[in-house]
Amino acid sequence: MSRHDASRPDAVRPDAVRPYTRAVLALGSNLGERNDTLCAAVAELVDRPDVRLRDVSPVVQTRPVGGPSGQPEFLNMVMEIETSLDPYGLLEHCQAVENRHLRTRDVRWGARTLDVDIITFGGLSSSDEKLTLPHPRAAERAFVLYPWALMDPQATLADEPVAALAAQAPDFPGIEHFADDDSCESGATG
Ligand code: A4P
Ligand code: MG
Repeated sequence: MSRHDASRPDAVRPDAVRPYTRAVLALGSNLGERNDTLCAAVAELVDRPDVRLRDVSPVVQTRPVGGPSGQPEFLNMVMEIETSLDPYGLLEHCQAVENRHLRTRDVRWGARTLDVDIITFGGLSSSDEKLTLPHPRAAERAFVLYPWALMDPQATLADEPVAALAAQAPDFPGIEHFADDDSCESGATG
């Protein structure tokens, strides 16, 4: 689907008058100053007029799921925003913030300074390889689901409670709270 395809649904048409849409983003880091990187990324993601911060989760420490063995533990968190960007514009913005933190992409699921994934964008479903929504692996990953449930205990994903999905996820037992004062709050409006 091209960016200017007239068959695109309203939610992804660049010429539509766009209302603000709520989106959940998942952030992860297992290289460098992980907590500083996550908090800087939260601020950078909302440092433009068309993206507003609604809420952030606590930061949790998680064991790597997949990828090369022996990589460091991750810090993970989620945030809820509202944005008038279209989903592809939001993806580009997330990738620009990753690149600012010197993100490299050598090995699938390899260690990274910063990963920013779009978990949900309103109620949009998309199977486009460039942007699959909801994120195709989120429903089985406690490193996304658990901080999401801490941020929003009522959240659902594909009509399932996120908290229940987190408790069933294979990586749930390895999750630890990172610190007592452990969130990157910076002007959430929600
Ligand atoms: N892409 C498609 N849909 C999306 C979406 N909803 N959000 C495409 C973001 N990107 C999406 O992503 C590869 C491509 O996916 C992008 O070019 C985009 O067009 P990437 O960020 O370059 O690479 P990646 O993140 O390594 O790929 P992938 O397959 O999305 O990885 P996952 O599934 O996100 O897993 N363990 C712990 N404990 N904590 C983690 O944070 N993260 C991963 C990455 C694995 N294990 C982990 C963690
Ligand atoms: Mg990613």
